[in-house]
Amino acid sequence: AVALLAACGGGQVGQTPGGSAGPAPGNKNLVLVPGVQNEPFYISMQCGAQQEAAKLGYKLDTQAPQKFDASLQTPIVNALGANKPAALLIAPTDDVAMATPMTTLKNMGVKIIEVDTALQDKSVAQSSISSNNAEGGKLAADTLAGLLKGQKGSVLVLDTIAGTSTTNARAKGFTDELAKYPNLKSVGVQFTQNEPDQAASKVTAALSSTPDLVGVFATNLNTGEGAATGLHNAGKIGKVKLVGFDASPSEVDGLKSGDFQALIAQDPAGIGKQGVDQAVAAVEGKPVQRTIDAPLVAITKDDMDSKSQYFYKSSC
Ligand code: T6T
Repeated sequence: AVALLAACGGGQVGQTPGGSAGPAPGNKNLVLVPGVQNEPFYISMQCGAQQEAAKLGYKLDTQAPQKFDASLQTPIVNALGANKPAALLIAPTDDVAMATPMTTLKNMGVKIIEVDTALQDKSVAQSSISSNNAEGGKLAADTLAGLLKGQKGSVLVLDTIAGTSTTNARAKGFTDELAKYPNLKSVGVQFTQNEPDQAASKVTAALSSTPDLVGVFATNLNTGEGAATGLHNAGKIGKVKLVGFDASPSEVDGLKSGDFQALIAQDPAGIGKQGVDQAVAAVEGKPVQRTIDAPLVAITKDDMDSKSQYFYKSSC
């Protein structure tokens, strides 16, 4: 209704290149569209974003797809055109496919801020806040190599879905760095469709095809949880070192119990907070930072008690 009023008012305010009315002036509504619902990384991001939005006098609504899937995320973004928020904070689930709905909304005058994942096309979002995922992969390789203490053998990398900017960059960063350790050989990157069951069966298959498997790098929460199941089923917990990404409650439990030997934790609440800061700056016509790197930290069982501030939440 607000958008309609602006359109009927002669269009002197909020007109956009497409000719449709943009968000009404003074609109203080932000929408966060995470990659998937009910998942501790994005819940923690939402908590950080909500807190910051409230502090700055904005309202933040979260609308998440049921699965990490561009075909489910696209209609959510498209529907925002009917009642435009001032800004959209989004973790695009596909680095190419999400460009169309995001660009459409941008052309309606909605500011676009990427949080976590990003499009390949850098002209769509005004700001992107993400962990340095290539560095995260490198950190995982160095951490795994340190845990293996010179042991020789093969290493499996579990990625999620081709087109997920974050995990794809982690897998590449890991593989590039692993090449610096002559005793360790990558048996390649396997995609799991972000399904723990697929991650578990990829680990089972690798254990039987690769008798000298000494390590697994799981590029996110779901792949990590699935990899731990695969190692459990084969009685290989601790014998094959597992380095995971993220610090969900179940991964943290796994680190404590010995399922994981290390986790690379992100700062999702900080990403959410900074996403809101950049969105509000864009809405208010203040300077916006094009890219912001969020911190990453490696956590092992030995230092986990002093790093609990990095653990993700299941609710705010
Ligand atoms: O690792 C995070 C996120 O950074 C990635 O883009 C998708 O997976 C997670 O949400 C964890 O499940």
